[in-house]
Amino acid sequence: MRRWGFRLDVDNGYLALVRNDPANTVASVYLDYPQQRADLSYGRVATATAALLASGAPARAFVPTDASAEGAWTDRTFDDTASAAGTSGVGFDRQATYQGLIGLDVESGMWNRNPTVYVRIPFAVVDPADFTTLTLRMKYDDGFVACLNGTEVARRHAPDAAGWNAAAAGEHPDGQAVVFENIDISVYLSSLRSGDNVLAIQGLNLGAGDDDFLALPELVGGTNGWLTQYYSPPTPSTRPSSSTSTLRTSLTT
Ligand SMILES: [Ca+2]
Ligand SMILES: [Ca+2]
Repeated sequence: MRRWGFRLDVDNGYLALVRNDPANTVASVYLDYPQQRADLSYGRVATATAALLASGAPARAFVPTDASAEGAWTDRTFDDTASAAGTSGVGFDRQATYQGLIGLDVESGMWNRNPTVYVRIPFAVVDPADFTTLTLRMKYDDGFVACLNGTEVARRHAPDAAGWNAAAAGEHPDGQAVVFENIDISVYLSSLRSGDNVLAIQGLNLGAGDDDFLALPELVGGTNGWLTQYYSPPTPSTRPSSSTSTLRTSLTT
């Protein structure tokens, strides 16, 4: 790779990269690039991300008392208006560990009653075609089955047949439960739709008598658009030539 150094006006200006062809095709253009800053580079990145569903989103939850909702409760159009309402995360903790993460407390329905809770979180998407990747981020204790508009997209510590009163098949230790696990669910991008969507989570505690539970999901979409931004640290991280030193000097004055 070859590198060149040149001077820029530190305040702003016009910069174009031109291909070495007969027509001098403009390969990339920075029209009115912003003020340049010391020890930061500036340019385009090929991917960007958008939060489709963030922590603290409005959520509904109910603890099933029989099998009557099985097969239906994950559907986007399921009527959940009678369910408890709050914000994510959904959970309970008879100690203090998860208290700061819980916006919808389900202790009264789960503890010593049922290790399963049904959680539904709506979110909106303008155009699913904007996204090329989809990531589910989960903080959870102890397991879950996640469905996007009725299609299962991920599960952790779930038994093969997770019925209405299922428990987690293993423990997710508290120290790991409070750290987001990133799960690539890009193969389910086709389950996203324009407009209203629902992420449905069957939360699974280790047992009905276990004293803590947590389900805190986020969804992040990756785009194939171009994002122009500052970079820190700048690249290349070492100065390949004296001309680059000149550029950096010009940017700090
Ligand atoms: Ca625990
Ligand atoms: Ca637990």
